[in-house]
Order: sequence, then C-alpha cells, then structure tokens
Amino acid sequence: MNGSVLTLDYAESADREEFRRAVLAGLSLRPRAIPPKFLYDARGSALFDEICELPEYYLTRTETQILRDRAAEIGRRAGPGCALVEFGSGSSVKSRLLIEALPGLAVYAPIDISRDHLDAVAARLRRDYPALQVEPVCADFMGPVPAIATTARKLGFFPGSTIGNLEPEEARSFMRGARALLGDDGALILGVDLKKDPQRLHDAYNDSAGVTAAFTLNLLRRMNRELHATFDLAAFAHEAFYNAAESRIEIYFRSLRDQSVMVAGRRFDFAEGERVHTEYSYKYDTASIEALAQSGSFRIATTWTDQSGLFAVVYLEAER
Ligand code: AVI
Repeated sequence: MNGSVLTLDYAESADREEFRRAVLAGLSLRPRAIPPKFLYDARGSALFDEICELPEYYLTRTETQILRDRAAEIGRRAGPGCALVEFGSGSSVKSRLLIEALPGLAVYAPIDISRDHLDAVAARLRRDYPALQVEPVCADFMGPVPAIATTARKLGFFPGSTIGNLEPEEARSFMRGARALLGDDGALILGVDLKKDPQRLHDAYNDSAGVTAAFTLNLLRRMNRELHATFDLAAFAHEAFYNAAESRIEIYFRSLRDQSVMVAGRRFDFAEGERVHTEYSYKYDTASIEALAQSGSFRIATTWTDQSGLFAVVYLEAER
C-alpha cells in the first residue's frame, strides 16, 4: 500500500470537512460571510494569478518593480548571512529578487499551510539555487509557527498586500506573531497597498475582463463541486466597492433574485440583493502603517513607494 496516497486522501477529506463547516456556519450568519482563504482552490489560485496580470490590478506589478529597484539597497540594509522567512510562499518572482539580492543568504524558509505547494516551491528553488539551504515550514502563519532552526538573523517577508486581507485585529496579531518568530534582532519587509483615488481602487477589483468576478464566483463553483451545492452561477453576481470610512475594498457575491440553494444537504434562502461577504482588502497610509508597526513592536526603518504612490514596501526593524 502506498502510504502517501492514504495521507493525501486524509488531508483532502480534512480540508473538505473544514470547508463544509465554515460554509455552513458562514451562511447561517447575518450578514452572511465565508472566509477568504476558501477562494484559493486550484482554479481560484490560477484565477488570482490572472488577476495579478490585469491592467487594472496595479498591485503586483508595482510591488515587484519597487523590489527590483530597491533590491541592492535591501541587501545592504539586511547585511550578510541572514535567513529569509517568507510568510506564505506564493510569490516566487518576488522571493527570487530577494534571494538574489541578499548577500550570503544562509537559509530560505517559506511558511505555508499547503504541503503540496511548499514542496513544489522548495524543489524549484533547490534546483535553481543548489547552494541555498531551503527549510520549508508547513504551518498557518496566523497561528503559532514552529521556531525556524537557524542561528542566523531573520528577515521576514510578507509581500503582496496580503496584510490587507486581514481585519485590523488579525493584522495586529500577525505582527505580534511575526515579531516573536523573527526575534529581537529580526526585521520584516512588508508589502502594503496604499489609499488612493477610489476610482482606481474600484477598477482594480472590477476589471473589465471579468476575471475578479470569476474569482469570486469560483467559490460557488467550489461549493457545488465539494459540498454538493446547487448554486446557479448565473443567478449571483460579484460586487466590490471601496468603503472610504473603513479604508477597505469590500467584496461579496450578491443574489440576483429570490432563490433557495441546497448546500451539504441544507437549504438556504437568499432574497434578491442579499450579499455574502468574501473578502476585505484594507488600504493603508503612513499613519496606519506606523500604528501597525508599533502594534507588533517594530519601527519603520525605510518606506519605498513607486512614483505615483500606489504601493509601499516597508522595511521594519524589531524594537525591544
Ligand atoms: C491576495 N490579496 C492581496 C488580493 C487583494 O488585492 O486583496 C486578493 C484579491 N481579491 C480580488 N482581487 C484581488
């Protein structure tokens, strides 16, 4: 018998059970909400990669260019022989920019909840950088992360404005956890999307090709497939708008008519216009970045932005 097949089946059914519980709980809430992490099944992840290439979605392009322009400066600031600890491991182009810029990098430790994804990333990096010690850590970076086995000074990397998908208390909790993991001599490079013209933000989450809509509605497809749900994809729409008072994009799927849907054997009634929340994407400014840094006992060493001030890459140093 092949043990790895059994393990995979078990992991898959555990994931499905977690999804089932979260969906049933989320659809029973008022207002209804499903946690954003469930957007990223295989198709959702591929759609997100497509989003990153969209003309309206300036975030990925802009952050990558900032990192490219500042790589040498980051390398000088970090100094020789540090360990790079990435929170999530989805951003290989950006990680590679740092891996190549950090002098005498001792270890690269990506932290990711998906064992398959981690193994694939680690294999590719070991192939391309044979001298680099790659130490993948399979964990949820929001939870307790096992200590990284290295004596090197740790430089954290949390790119992509993923911090923006965390609600304020979760973001502060992330910062405290990162500070504990990185230690008293640690540092953290954080990618943050900035507040800007609301129309620009609106367009980034309502692209003309409809990829973001497909990304949101893929959650319905996933419920149909994995939870025997009966969502009619044509009877729901993607909705995203900027809430200036809360400094966040809010994303939902909205029912286009009164309807009932079966999910995992239970019936849910939707009124026309009723929404189910799927994501927040918080936007920051200098003051809120400063407050976020302080909440985790970090201080801002440097902030790099693009010429139009769309996005910021912030270098934070641990404060005792
Ligand atoms: C992953 N995250 C930073 C994206 C964002 O911009 O908040 C997720 C996203 N959802 C729709 N478009 C992009």
